[in-house]
Amino acid sequence: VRVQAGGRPWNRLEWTALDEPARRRALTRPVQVVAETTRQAVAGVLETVRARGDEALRELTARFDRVELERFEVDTAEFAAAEAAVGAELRRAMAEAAARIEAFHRAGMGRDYAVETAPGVVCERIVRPVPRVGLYVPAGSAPLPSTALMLCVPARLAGCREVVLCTPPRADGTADPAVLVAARLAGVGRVFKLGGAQAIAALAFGTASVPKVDKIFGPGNSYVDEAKRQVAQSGAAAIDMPAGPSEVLVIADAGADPAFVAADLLSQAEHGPDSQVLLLTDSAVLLDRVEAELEAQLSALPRADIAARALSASRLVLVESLEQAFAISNAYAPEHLILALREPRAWLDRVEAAGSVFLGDWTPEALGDYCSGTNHVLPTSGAARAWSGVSVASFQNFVSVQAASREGIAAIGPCAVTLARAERLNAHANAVALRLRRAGA
Ligand code: HSO
Ligand code: ZN
Repeated sequence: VRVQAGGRPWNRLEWTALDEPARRRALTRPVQVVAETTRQAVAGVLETVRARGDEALRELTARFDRVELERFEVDTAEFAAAEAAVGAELRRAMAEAAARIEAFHRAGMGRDYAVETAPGVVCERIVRPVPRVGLYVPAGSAPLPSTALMLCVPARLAGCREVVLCTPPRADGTADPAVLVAARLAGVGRVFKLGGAQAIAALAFGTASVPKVDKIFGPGNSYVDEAKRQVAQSGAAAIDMPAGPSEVLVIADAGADPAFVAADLLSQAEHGPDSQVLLLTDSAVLLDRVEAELEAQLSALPRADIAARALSASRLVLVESLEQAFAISNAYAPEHLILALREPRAWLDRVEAAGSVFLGDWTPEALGDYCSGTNHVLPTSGAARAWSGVSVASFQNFVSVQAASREGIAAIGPCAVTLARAERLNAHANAVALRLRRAGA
């Protein structure tokens, strides 16, 4: 899409004027078709790494990252250089963010519990960390140290035995220093300079230098996504969630600040040309003002070109009522939902599906992206209907335990026998009945 400066690349729609198919189109995300060539290229990379390990990683890194690496793991000297390269202010901001992310995630940790469900029968849930996890931090158009924090902090809180992070090498063969400092701040010591599908392959299969992990986390480009999908499907490693382009939906009323709303839409749009941006408002006046603000703010952005391309697929929609806005939002199930409303909390009950919600004029998405304490690795592409964002629970398994005493089986055994007979599973019935007789019940 070519967008001239000063143009208005976005689409303005009036919901009530749209027929059903047009409404459906307005909420349809551009289909992320994974080209057959991508699928095959990724399958090829996975197979090469599985078969030839580090040697294949060296070749693929030379081909895709254009750098010759003998060793992939970041060593002590490189960590020290990173610490020296990152300015004090950035370091402090990362430490401050990490502390809040930790506080919020710690409070939400699942705990063991036990319930006596009958006299002599105790059922428990015990929590166990996923033993070995791999975290992927993309570099893309900009390295994202905040993503390192969002993955490392909950992994550490969960107590995973082995936590390794992969991030693409830069042209000079080093990793992004801020990503390294973020990993260190969050207590993750093993970092490998690997990117793309080959990083996912290394984590899923393991090589002589990269440990195999049980579950792989983190966002990435279409090759990374496809590689995660393929290793999950083959059972080589589990993954955090299906991924797609980042998205925001803003619901604003007449009292919203148009400059704030435009700034929030643009902060999502600058992520990438495929970012999804939606505004729903019941005020035509606000909509006019947001358009004027978008125009003014867009041209001043260094990433104006990317943002304009994202905006060309965006929708600014005039709705009849806020009720209608919530119905639309729930159908769309956005990754980020901003409620630029006068009584945002009163509307929260209406939210059925969203990855993360931002209440009121003073809560831009950017706070959640960095440092409010919530996680920014969230379900996209409507997955928020059935998936949640990354939390400590993403790094844990919940194991159930039960213990019955003699008295316990006497109390609940007859129930099991009846159900077993109804299912005609006699061995089940016998396993219980035998004990009931022995217990003298
Ligand atoms: N909005 C992105 C996260 C991010 N923003 C990282 C800035 N840095 C996806 O939730
Ligand atoms: Zn962001």
